[in-house]
Amino acid sequence: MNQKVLKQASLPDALTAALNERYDLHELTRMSRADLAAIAGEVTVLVTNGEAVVTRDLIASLPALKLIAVFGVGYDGVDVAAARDRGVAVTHTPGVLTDDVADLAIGLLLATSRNIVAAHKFIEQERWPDGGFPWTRKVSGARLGIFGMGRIGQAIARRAEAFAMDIAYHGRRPDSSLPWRYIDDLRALAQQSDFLMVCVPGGAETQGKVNRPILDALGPQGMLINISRGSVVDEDALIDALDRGAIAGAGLDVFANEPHVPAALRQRDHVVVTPHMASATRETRRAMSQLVLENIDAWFSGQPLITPVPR
Ligand code: NAP
Ligand code: 8YV
Repeated sequence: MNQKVLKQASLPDALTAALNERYDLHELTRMSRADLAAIAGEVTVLVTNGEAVVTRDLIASLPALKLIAVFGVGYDGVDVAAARDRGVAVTHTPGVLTDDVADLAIGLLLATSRNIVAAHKFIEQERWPDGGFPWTRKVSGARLGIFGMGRIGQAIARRAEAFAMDIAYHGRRPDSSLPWRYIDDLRALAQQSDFLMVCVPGGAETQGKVNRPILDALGPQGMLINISRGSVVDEDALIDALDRGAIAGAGLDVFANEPHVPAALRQRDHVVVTPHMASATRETRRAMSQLVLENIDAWFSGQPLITPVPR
């Protein structure tokens, strides 16, 4: 009960309450340097989320730290190498959010291609009596390129099959167990896609991978959907590609500098933006919270962690 747990980032209220009930919970954002220094030697667990950054310095400042529990599947914000160097385990919440993220990805794909947000505004602004809404882009039967065919990529592909889409993917390696076509070059995938869906993790390896050449390869009829991390897309190159008409539109749940979204992405008919909400349904947030608690409880009771990050 008096185990000290440090909460570093925003978490659902119910998860914070449950942590408070079970442990001696401290909130980093409400602490002074002196407050932190006073408990640092006793903090064994750090709880964070998918957007937050856990640096080597923060890890070093917590000498008793044994576990970093991430509320989210993406852990690109955590310096995992620093954690390993110190023998600190890292857990995340894979699987429980896959369906929601895939659902939103398809929602963004449809909203972008069929221009649903602009169509809504068209009615709102009472423009319909002056003439019909411009024609949009057909989804069924179109070519979908998925960059990162993991849990979420596969869930999107399964949904896209119901739209009779022609599905191909790119990643570090082909997965022979999957029925979809592998393309060993991202640029070639973009060239052969009407919609390019970004599903890879963030981090140094994927930083800016969707850049000007990839967007140019996607082409003036192509649309980009990003539900992974803002860091994967070179946002300036994206804005430039939209300005040049080098691509037709984008559906974005994630951004380079959240929660700030450049005006150039906010004020366009062919760009649909959502505030990093792909996993934010009540049901999934409860499941993610439960998994965070189970991982922390497992650690405190000496049981194997439920969902450690891959080694
Ligand atoms: P996952 O199952 O690990 O899938 C990631 C896929 O990307 C795998 O197929 C992996 O294949 C591939 N990959 C990894 N590193 C790569 C690289 N450097 N180059 C090319 N491909 C690479 O993860 P997931 O559960 O599908 O989640 C994917 C990401 O979605 C998360 O990491 C997170 O950033 C994001 N996400 C966003 C939201 C949101 O709210 N918008 C919610 C949840 C997740 P190999 O390892 O075989 O290469
Ligand atoms: C969450 C996410 O919005 O799982 C991830 O990687 O980005 C999202 O599910 C995030 O972790 C909550 O902060």
